[in-house]
Amino acid sequence: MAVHGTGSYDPDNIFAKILRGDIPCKKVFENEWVLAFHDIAPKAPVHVLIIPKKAYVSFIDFSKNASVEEIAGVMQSAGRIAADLHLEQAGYRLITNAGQNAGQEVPHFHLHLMGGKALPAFPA
Ligand code: IU
Repeated sequence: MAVHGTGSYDPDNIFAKILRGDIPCKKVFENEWVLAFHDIAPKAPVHVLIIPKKAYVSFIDFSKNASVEEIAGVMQSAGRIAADLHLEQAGYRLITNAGQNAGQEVPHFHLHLMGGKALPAFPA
């Protein structure tokens, strides 16, 4: 079920539990800004989720409340992860679903990094 992209942060959402180490993940990368791990239901040969270490409900929350330094840190990390996964030459997609109309399901801001094949035209 889609979630609201605004409102208060639920510290018991699944990505918060992954960040705390309460639930395991297939980790790809970690630094001071983000944790990245393989999506449990991949929609492409490479489908990695990149989540900030700090608590934001969605991009709506992140874009308003994160510092410029953190926003840069998260976005530069996303680029670094794509490069590490050898996605630069063929290209990749980086998206975020923010709130109900976009179908956001997990109420912790995340970027979907997808690649490894020619992806269908977006939006589908
Ligand atoms: P969305 O943008 O909130 O719709 O994407 C949530 C993603 O989180 C979706 O692609 C799920 O497959 C993925 N996911 C996961 O990787 N591990 C989980 O335990 C759960 C969801 I719940």
